[in-house]
Amino acid sequence: MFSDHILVDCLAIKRKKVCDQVKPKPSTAHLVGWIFNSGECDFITSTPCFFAIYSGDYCEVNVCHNGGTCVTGIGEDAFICICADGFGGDTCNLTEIGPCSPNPCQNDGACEIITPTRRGDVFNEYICKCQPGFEGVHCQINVNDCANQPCKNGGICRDLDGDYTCQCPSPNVGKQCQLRCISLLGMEGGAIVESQISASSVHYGILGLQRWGPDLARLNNQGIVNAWTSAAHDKNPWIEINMQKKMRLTGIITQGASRMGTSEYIKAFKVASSFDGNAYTTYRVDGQRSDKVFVGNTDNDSTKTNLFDPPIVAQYIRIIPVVCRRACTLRMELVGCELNGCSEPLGMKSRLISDGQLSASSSFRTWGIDTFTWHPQFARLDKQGKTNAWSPAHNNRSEWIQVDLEKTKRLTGIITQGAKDFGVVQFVSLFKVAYSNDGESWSTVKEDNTTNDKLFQGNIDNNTHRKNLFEPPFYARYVRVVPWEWHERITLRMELLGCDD
Ligand SMILES: [Ca+2]
Repeated sequence: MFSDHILVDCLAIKRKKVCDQVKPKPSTAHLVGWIFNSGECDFITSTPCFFAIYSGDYCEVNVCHNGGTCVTGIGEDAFICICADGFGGDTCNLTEIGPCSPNPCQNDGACEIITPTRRGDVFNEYICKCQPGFEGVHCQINVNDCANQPCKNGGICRDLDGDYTCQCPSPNVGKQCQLRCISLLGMEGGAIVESQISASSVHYGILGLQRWGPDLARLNNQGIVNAWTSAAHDKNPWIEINMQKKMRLTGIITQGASRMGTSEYIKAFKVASSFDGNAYTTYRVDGQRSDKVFVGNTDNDSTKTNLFDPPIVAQYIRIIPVVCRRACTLRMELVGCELNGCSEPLGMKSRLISDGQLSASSSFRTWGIDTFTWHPQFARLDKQGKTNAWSPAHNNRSEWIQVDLEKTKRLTGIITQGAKDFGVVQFVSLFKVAYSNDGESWSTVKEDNTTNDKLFQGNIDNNTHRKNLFEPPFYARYVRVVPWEWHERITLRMELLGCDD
């Protein structure tokens, strides 16, 4: 009679609760029988106990076996069992038999059963196909991607998942610190033209006939009037170079000058930089809480070189004298290089971006179960598992996921990917990108030469990578993806592309 029954412990069932809402529902796969005794709902009193399972609260007693999680209120089914690895069937009562059940492969490795003919001397009946960056029979080893010492020129290597990162000592740059960023940028040579150089003030000497203007602040400049000098009354002097585009600056060479036979020079200075000529950042060494004060010159003619470590990336660079001998007088050269080749994965997949750097407006929980929360920390490209992406609690256009890159980086692109939630294909098909340097005021990436927010084409399935480029690139510490259209439910895995610049 109850051939496909659900077996439960009779003593654990609260009789009234179960019977309150008992009614037949033949289309429900899990409904296998119900009992009426003399017109009343009742249990069969013999052992084993068969009972009707169609009420509002089946999960009050966990009818799922072997550690399965019972869930009610899903579609047509009265309840669903989410089975632990290695178990199956409607109530997790069946043992999935086979070498791949439960999955013996670690770190998201995929288990494949191998045929005896391929087995050879190996006694295993399966092989683990490991994710990049993992190896071993069970993918249990995180490959040391620093083993081959990929970082050149004294760079410090850090092992990641299937990748590495090099911390390069200035002036070396590049993925492997293989490039030396040491071009002279053109104060002495003239590539930097007069219109690119400005200053807070100018000293006029000899009844105003000698103009010690900022365009004279060129290393090794010759002549009687051969340097920039700030006006004597200027309490906050500065000189600024507009590079006309963002450049990487790795050093500065300074030099004083002689006026009326007397040495004048800058003994100490600060450096500030800006992307836009409005907001300036005074240079600090990583981890320091005070502005870096550079040691300058000690006479009128010898040169002093200071390195920026880490390099400065900026369009505008401003030298701010702190201590001057007699007057703030300067000749100078900038050292650096062009920005290029900036399309590195920034570390969603490799975990260079840590969980703590990821946040979101909200997180969805499948069937309300904490275990199946779609955290922003899961939004890593190619992540595997049952919950392997970010999904917000609601599907609307005010949801977002945020990456804090911890310092300003150059963003050149984004790769997005959907996922499946228990078999349902889900993805974001259209999205916006916003960015911020303080996490409070945000700009949205615009269509070229318009004030319209750019809508990026997203995914068309749950697995294919979709790459979009930011043209032009932008600079930001915080990046947000704002889903605009989606399939089934907002579901996102992603990678950001760019570089440290
Ligand atoms: Ca590794």
